[in-house]
Amino acid sequence: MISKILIANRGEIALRVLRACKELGIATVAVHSTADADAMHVRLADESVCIGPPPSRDSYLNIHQIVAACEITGADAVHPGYGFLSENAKFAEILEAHDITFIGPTAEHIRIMGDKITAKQTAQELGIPVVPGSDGEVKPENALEVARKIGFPVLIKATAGGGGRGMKVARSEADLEEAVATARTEALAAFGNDAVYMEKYLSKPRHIEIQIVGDGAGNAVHLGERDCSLQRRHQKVWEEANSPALNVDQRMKIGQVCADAMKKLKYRGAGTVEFLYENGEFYFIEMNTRLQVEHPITEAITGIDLVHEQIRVASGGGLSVRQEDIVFSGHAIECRINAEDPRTFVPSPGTITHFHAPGGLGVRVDSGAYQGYRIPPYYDSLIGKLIVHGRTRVECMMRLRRVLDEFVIDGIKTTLPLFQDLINNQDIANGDYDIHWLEKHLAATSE
Ligand code: MV4
Repeated sequence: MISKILIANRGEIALRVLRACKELGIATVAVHSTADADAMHVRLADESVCIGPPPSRDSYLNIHQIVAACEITGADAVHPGYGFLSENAKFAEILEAHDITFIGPTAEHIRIMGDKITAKQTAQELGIPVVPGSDGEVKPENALEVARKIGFPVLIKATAGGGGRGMKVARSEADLEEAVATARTEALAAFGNDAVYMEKYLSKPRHIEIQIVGDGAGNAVHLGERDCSLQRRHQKVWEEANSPALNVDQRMKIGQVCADAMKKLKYRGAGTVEFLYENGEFYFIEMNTRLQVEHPITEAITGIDLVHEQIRVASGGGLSVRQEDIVFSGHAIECRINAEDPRTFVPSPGTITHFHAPGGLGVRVDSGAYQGYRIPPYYDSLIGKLIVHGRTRVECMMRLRRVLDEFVIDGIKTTLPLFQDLINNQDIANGDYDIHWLEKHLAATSE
């Protein structure tokens, strides 16, 4: 059905998708900017096309260039990876209009989930528990009435939001007017849309997300959860599956709620339903309609290749697994290795002078980096992901400690030392952390 896939991305995720294509006997086309001519994804693809200069908007975000690259190479499908055009409904539509398969959900589903109010209303209608809050958009003149009804503290969020921009807490009535005004100004600046809505503010939640895959014809499964609470400024740092906070019953219950919702929606492709989790309750916040950076920890505990499933359902082949066949085995942790200073998180592009990836049982390294590779300064600083699996969380942590000692990346600064710190921390060992833990820890240890 699909015989050649163009990968509209770069870095480790382009490699990740390439590997799945090769296993399925599908030809691959890499695209790259002039800054990425010597990147690993270009070397390993069957063909490659240069699509423009370094700035993303001129290359990896340039829809016309990507469609042209499909026409030139005869690619019949596009995998968007994550970021860039992966959640761009217009891109999905343009590809379909050119008879090119978009490996992802329908443009309509991307659009619904891209608008946070519509996403939340849809989730609620599908039976997913949501955070108590306003019924849709809140105008400044109604803010006080709505906030009193919800009860303080409240959180004002941008409809077009995501990533925490345009988000403001109002702890009491005195804070409200300013919080609403600031949220609207920030939302307008960031998204060109000043619409905001309001929610009950959860003060110490964990961020737990459920991985789902649907076939677009009414069948869907869940692959358990990932705990992504360890983050700094909305950038995830360390993710684990399963969540240290959940037991089997909780996992299967919330997972089934999400799978049933995706069946009703006739969702196609991989997706993630994001929740805040506090005091034993789940509260939907957003849905991502793409493969996520941290998908390998789910693959580690289920043995299911999520990119294979994406390609299968995109070509109408259906899911390879039934819910009852999915077995959750052991524990996995992902460390995001960024080319950044491990204390200040300032990007550190440059040439890698020495690179040695660890190996052994239960170890996976997804990275396009190699000795002599020059990290360009134009893109995000993720240069690799270290994924460690063990039969238990304790075994996984012991293995991670060994593996971190083995990993060598010289010539640039990386976040590896941060993980050396976390692996020796008692709260982390106990799984005792929430979404604010890492920022508090960094502040406390920088004095
Ligand atoms: C919240 C919240 C507390 N209460 N909603 C941040 C980004 C956006 N995706 C949702 N976010 C939050 N929504 C309510 N009602 C706290 C956050 C939040 C957060 C969520 C997930 C991961 C990290 C976070 C860091 C700060 C705030």
